[in-house]
Amino acid sequence: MDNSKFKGLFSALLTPFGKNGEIKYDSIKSLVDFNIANGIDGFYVGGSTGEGLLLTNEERKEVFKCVKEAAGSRVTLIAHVGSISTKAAQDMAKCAESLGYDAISAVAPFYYSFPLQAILGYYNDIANSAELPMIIYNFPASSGFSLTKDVANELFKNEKFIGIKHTSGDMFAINGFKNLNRDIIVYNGFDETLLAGLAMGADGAIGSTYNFMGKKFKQIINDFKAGNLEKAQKGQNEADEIITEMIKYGVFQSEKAVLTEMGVDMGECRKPFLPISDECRASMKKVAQKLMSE
Ligand code: MN9
Repeated sequence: MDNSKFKGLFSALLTPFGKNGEIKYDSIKSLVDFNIANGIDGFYVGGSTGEGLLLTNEERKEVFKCVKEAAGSRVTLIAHVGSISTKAAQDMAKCAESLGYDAISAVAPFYYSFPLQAILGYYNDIANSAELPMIIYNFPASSGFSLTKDVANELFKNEKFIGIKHTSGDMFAINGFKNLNRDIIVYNGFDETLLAGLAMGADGAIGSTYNFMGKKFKQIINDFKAGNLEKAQKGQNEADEIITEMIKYGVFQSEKAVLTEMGVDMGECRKPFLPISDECRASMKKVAQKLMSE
């Protein structure tokens, strides 16, 4: 299988909400165009950044539909269908398939501390429910499940599995995933360590800050590939200064504030996330001005 369309820089698409928590579908469309204009290679829809687990299953499918309508076939689309219910995830996987998505992805089922056999069953059941490639979303800090090389080798016996989104600071794990029994795509998941992930062999990245720093991160990737490590480090350092500022006010709130300043009205996060504070807006206004002047 030709996996080239799965390599590159993917935005974990944010979901904009109005004051009463309603989804702002028009803003989703603007955000899709904004990202594509900045050179993004694809979208990861309805994941952590998209507040996917704060949406109803019907809303998650509506968002998949809206993004597909907006993006068409211009970029690669990955639908995050992860849920603590296998059945709900399978239903969303079938929806993504019918809409023409390129792949599905799922975080491990959480909350009940499922045993390993149950987690393996969950992944195979979801992957086998649709004719789409599957990307495992490895996010140990939130799911409580940390994918190992051995378990990955077990899962990747199923040909449907093509990659891993690795959202963890464990860079050694990337080495393991790049040396499985067969070749797979590995995405770096934390934007603040993209350069480290590339150095360990990551094929691409999926992240939230690419929604508004797509150009900057593309440059980092190009500099890395050209062997210009010093320049790549400088770019990563500039991005990390911004991410450090965002962590103070809440990453998703800050991202929405920045994008709103940049002309895409992103509204608020959904409860129980807190509203965007005035301090956050003031700080992100400066960040937006800096980014727009570059
Ligand atoms: O999808 C995102 N992870 C989470 C990846 O939101 C949990 C990252 O892009 C982070 O938001 C980003 C800031 O920590 O690296």
